[in-house]
Amino acid sequence: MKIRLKLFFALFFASLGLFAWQAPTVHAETTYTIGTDVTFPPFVYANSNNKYVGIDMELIRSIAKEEGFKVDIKPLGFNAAVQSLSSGQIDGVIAGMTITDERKQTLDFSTPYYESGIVMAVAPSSKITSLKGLKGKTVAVKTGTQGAAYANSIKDKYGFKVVTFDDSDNVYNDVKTGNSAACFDDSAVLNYGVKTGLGLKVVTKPADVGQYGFAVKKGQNQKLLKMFNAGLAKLKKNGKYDQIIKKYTGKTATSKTTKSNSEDRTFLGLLRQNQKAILNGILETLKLTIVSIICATIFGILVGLLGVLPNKFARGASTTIIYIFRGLPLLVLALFIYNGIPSLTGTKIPAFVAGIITLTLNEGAYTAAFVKGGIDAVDSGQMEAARSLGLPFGKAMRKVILPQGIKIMVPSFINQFIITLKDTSILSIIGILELTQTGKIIIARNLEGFKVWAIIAVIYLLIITLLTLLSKWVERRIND
Ligand code: ASN
Repeated sequence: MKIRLKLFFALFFASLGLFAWQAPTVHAETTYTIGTDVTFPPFVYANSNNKYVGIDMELIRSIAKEEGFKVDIKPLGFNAAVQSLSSGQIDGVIAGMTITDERKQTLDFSTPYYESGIVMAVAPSSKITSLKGLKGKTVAVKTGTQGAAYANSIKDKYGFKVVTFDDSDNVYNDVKTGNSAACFDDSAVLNYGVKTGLGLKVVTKPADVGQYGFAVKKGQNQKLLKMFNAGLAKLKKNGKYDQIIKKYTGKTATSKTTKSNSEDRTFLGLLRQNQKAILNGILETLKLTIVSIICATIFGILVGLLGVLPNKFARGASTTIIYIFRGLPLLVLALFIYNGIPSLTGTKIPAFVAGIITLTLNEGAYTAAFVKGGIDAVDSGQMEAARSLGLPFGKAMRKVILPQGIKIMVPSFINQFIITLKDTSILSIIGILELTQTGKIIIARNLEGFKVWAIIAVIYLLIITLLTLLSKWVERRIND
């Protein structure tokens, strides 16, 4: 038991080491964390090496170079990026973001760097040619965008229903599959898409025309904003700005999709091209799983034991913790910890740490429930007998009850480990680049939804099989 305990603590402290290792990238003084969209070509998208490129990416990197700061780019998705900016989790957003009066109430914008309006796109075979044709139909938009606001402002007038997706690719796909009759998105993006083989046609003139700007939270990161403006002015003066725009919108600009059509699109080909990104995703998933299994197990055992103490308050505390954290949906808990708490306290919580806290509380609550149940399941006569032999409560628990209870709990532990691994995928919502988020980003680039999700699913099953085999081996050792 002692050796096992030592091993347990060694692993626990090793995992704390991982936290410490994560922290510096976020707090380093001259590195600013910049949130962006997952895919919004020609402004932001992953190229065939899964590196983020596009007008916005080149602008921010060139400005950083010009002004002497570093950027850590986080492709969170448009809505998540704006949320993270509002809660102070990131320092700025550049994502083809339109400067609007409403946004100006909570954000400060740079000088404008591009103009765009909102247009409607339909499938090439569609008979719809104007807004009037939308009566009774469904229209797809992206969460939190100006396109979504525009659609909602005219939906009653034209009698259509709005469905919302988190990424532009899912918006376009919904139109292509025929679930939605049309979509609204930025003219600068849809016109570029039409030109480069997106497979949709634009049928309206740009409405609500506005300007794109780089944004920081209102009143904060003013130094960064000033540097952005100064850098942008320099790039405009020295010709670099024009060069970037030409590179992505000029005649020689090629599509992210047409280009990748020449790539090998078999399962093996896709695996090979995305090998590095997938491997990094697997590593991040494993890191999240291992650290959170350790933390959740410790937390769960402590809370579970609290629930069997001969003390009313201890039992009450245990029941309340289990009630709250088992009751909250994991997604809500993750967003609350990552976005909610920092907006109240003003302190950043790195996404990895927020993810670990989320899983520890949620999985720990389930663990506590079966630890408590496992101990309760041991015949009450056992405790009475041990006590009547003169053993104090603690010793009776350790020597008589726990060894029997643990045997009952082992299958539940294994189950919980597997659930923890699967639940790490939910953390893609806070932008952690684990396996699921990696899949999303790869698909955003090559639109191979079926094949990439199949690859990701098989990888999860392989990791789960390994984890199950390992757990069964440990179970056999315990039962020997
Ligand atoms: N243009 C969008 C907006 O400003 C942003 C985006 O979709 N990336 O709402």
